[in-house]
Amino acid sequence: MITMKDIVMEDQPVLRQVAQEVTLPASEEDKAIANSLLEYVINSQNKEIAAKYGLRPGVGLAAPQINVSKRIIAVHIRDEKGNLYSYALFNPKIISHSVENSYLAGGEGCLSVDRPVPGLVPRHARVTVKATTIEGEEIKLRLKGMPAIVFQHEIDHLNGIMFYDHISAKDPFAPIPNATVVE
Ligand code: K2U
Ligand code: NI
Repeated sequence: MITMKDIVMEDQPVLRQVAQEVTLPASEEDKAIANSLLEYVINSQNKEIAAKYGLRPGVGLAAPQINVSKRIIAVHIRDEKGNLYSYALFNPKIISHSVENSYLAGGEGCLSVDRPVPGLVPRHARVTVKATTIEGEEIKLRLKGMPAIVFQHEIDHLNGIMFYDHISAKDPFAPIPNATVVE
């Protein structure tokens, strides 16, 4: 199982690389990586397991964060209606997005960043993501709210982008145009 010692920190070059597409159908090795990422996120949200293994809670994790430069992500999050979005995905791609923006009220954090970086992180309010599941099914997800933000954060990791790259250097809390807040 993945624990904090397996998660690379922001100074590691892998977090600034563009990760490689996964060859499909996925190999058993790539399926195991995908499953381990999802297992971490689920474990990190279980109070007993997180306490036992010292896991920082997360709602997503990308393969470059465990030093694997492949386009694999995992997300485990409920939206405001309680719908669960639990996925381990290969080659996720944002194929369309809204003109409207959004941002997380308290800003964002990252399991690869062990310091607070205050500021608003502009995101697309709605995104359509295409990806392949571990079972080999190509899916299309239409996302908004927190799931949309989490998917954008994780897909950024596959492109060497950190959340704080989006924060205004001039004024981290400058109002984001055409944006709604996600609590
Ligand atoms: O990719 C990661 O480092 C995992 C992040 C993902 C994330 C952070 C902020 C906004 C969207 C996605 C961790 O989940 S950071 C910890 C966390 C936990 C619950 C809610 C928000 C952030
Ligand atoms: Ni992150």
